[in-house]
Amino acid sequence: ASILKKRLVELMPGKQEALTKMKKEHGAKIVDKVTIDQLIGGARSIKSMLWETSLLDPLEGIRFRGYTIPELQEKLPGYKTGGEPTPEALLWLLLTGEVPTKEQCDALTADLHARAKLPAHVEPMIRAFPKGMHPMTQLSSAILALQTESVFASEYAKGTSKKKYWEHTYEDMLNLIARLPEVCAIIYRVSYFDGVVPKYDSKLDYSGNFCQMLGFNDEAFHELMRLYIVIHSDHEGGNASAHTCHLVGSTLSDPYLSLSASMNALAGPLHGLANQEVLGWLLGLQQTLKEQGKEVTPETITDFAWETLKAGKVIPGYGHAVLRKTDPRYMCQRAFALKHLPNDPLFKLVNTVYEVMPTVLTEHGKTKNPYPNVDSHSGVLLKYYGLTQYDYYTVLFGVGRAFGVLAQLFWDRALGLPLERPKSVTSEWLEDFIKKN
Ligand code: FAM
Repeated sequence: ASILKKRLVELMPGKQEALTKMKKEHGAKIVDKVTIDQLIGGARSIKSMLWETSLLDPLEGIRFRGYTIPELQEKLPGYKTGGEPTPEALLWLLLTGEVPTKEQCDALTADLHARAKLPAHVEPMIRAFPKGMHPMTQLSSAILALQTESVFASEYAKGTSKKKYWEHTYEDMLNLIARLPEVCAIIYRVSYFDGVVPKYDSKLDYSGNFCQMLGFNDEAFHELMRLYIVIHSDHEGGNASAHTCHLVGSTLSDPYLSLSASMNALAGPLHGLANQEVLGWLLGLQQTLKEQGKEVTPETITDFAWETLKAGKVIPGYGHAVLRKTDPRYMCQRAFALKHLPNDPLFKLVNTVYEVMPTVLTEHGKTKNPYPNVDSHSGVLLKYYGLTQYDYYTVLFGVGRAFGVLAQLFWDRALGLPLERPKSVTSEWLEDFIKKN
């Protein structure tokens, strides 16, 4: 078995015992209350689920197993010394809670390459999709098509013991993560080019091979992809794509069924599709001002933003259900841009939007978080390196998010977490409750 699996086998008993002990000794302790506002308002901030791999603080932002993004950039091994953290290093950290060595990362890279071959039916199915099918619809369908290979599903059908659910989940998790690059490269090359996909190159790391299969050989873009996958991987458990994977998996649907469902949540404009919406908004801004013969200035951007709001639309890339400050995932992309593309016009435009938008949204007076989130910046970087097809951007978000939600799904099964089943009530019940309280 791999060194990663061996390490997890060592770690699991302690974690299982700790949870059993907590439940036994403190199970009845109250951690939160639920107001009618929250009950009818999307359960905002109700503490009601266990998620080990990351924790989101409204003011500080995300910590992955306790580490901030700058700390990941400092501590996790890069592809080259001093490089951006790799998805392999992040996956090791999310699974074990420990910072891996470069050797451990290289072993995981090799393990993923060894698992990457697609079943014969998947590529022809993607190639048969109609032109114009959204890349996220293609991704979610392709993940379901991969489900024929689920170890969890086949072992469960044979009557496996619940003590082995973690092992079947581990196999599906790594196989699925390993197969995403080729699936996503076929989707990209068929949707936007002649359908020829560069050959898989297992001499490169996960991100380098993924980029070259997409058709990008620029080392700087490989570095961006490493950082991109890492920062999009996990954002605690309550966001829609994470919660969906966790919820679907809690019925013992296998990791393929769970990740496909997760991607359908990510495909929503209020969630992962926002990175596509941001580019559309920025290009729409540039186009409109050009047609009006106006310069792009803080004033004209402000006017355009007010037009968006007055049309009853949201400003994509701004606001957040938990964050109450600028997203550190925005700031780390900004730092990358300052280092690699300081004079890019679209980067300058995003900066100017950042100068004016918080004021506009504060004056608008509705959003609780007038600051930019991860999606505000991601498209600028992708477009700079030539990945200009912005209705594909959420697929890249999905590859990143798969690392986080599948790592947690492993722990869901390793810790024996049960079926997730919150209680709903009717408005009649609420009216009666209000009368009595
Ligand atoms: N532009 C305009 N209005 C906004 C807004 C924005 N960027 N963000 C929030 N609001 C509105 C929101 O629609 C709501 O209005 P109504 O009462 O009329 O429904 C009001 O402000 C209060 O909303 P909130 O409590 O501040 O935010 P929510 O927790 O309800 O929603 C988001 C959070 C992210 C869905 C919301 O900020 C939004 O729609 N942002 C734009 C889309 C976006 O960038 N999504 C990506 C989020 C990112 F983290 C991700 O998942 N990738």
